[in-house]
Amino acid sequence: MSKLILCGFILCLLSFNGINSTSHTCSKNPEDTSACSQDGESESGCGCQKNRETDSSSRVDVNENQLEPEASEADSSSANFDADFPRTNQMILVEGGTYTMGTDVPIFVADGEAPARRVELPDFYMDMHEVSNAEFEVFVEDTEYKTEAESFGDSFAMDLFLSQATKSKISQAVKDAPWWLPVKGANWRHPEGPDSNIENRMNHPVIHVSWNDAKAYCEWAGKRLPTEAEWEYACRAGKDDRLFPWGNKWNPGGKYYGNIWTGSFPNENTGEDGYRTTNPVTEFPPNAFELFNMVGNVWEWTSDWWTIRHSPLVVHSNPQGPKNGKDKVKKGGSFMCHKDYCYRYRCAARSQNTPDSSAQNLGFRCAADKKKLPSYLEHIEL
Ligand SMILES: [Ca+2]
Ligand SMILES: [Ca+2]
Repeated sequence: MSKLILCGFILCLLSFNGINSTSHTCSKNPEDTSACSQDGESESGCGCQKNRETDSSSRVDVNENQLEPEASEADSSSANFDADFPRTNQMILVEGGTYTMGTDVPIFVADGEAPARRVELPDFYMDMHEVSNAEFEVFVEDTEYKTEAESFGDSFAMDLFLSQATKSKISQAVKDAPWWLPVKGANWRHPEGPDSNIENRMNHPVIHVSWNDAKAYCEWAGKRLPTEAEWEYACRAGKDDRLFPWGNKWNPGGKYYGNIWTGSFPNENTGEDGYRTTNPVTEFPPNAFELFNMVGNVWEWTSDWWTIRHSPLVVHSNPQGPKNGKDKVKKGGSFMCHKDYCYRYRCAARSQNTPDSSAQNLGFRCAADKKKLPSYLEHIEL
């Protein structure tokens, strides 16, 4: 049985240690744009990834005639905190156990989805939702934290959602994924560039946050990022051999359980599932562990460094991933995932970015050890 943990106090009154210990080790040129370090599989097609670091060979000129303009609201006012929005720091106690992580039937072999291997985990807590804009704003107001997208001065957003004015200032895109544009002034408060805002999206997931930003938030909240093994266990919610948290059909009976790209990627998004971009963090039915949007909506950072080598020969006990690496693992896919381009909205699927990377479809949620539940959370039995 899971226990619902609700926030009983106001986070902004709390003082956490750790925010100052956030490591901003990146010293890359803020003028750098994305590299496309994809595996070369035609189907994966770089639909999911873009890293901040790059070289000039991975950039291409933007052909304005190929872009499908969609004007965003020309309101540059800063976001207002919606006090009515229910706080998102609710946590679910996930009872530990042994499960099958990964798959022996990989869609993207180069991603290291295979092999299936047994993993055992102790009990842990998982945020019920992706971290919302409202919650992230409390963190920023409490700490004056500056995200890496704000420090670098840009982040990646999709051309389809940008205003013509914003696109007119961009001259380069990501090679092999020209829908990804480095947008000056794009950050969590301005997801589609300076002329956009989050005023009516405070209950949507925060985006344009790097792994370093996510780590800082979780530490401030007295939590931590989930390991990949924890994240996938929580995603599956007891269904080891299924593609999605609820089964193998994406929309059984015509009902949608998550937000991906519907229509023809990248030029047409029908919004058939209700959303063309992000959705509120409590939209769509939760999985059997009462966790929302584990697949779809936004990608979620995990604490693990990236590797594609996994041993099927041993039972992995609470694996933490490699000790070091270049990229961090992200899970779950996003509203930009289409089956033809980025069929990664499956529990076993995975992808990676450098820890300083940020984008319009990348967010996170936090976890906590069973014995390290933040003191400001009070237990309420469901
Ligand atoms: Ca959608
Ligand atoms: Ca998600």
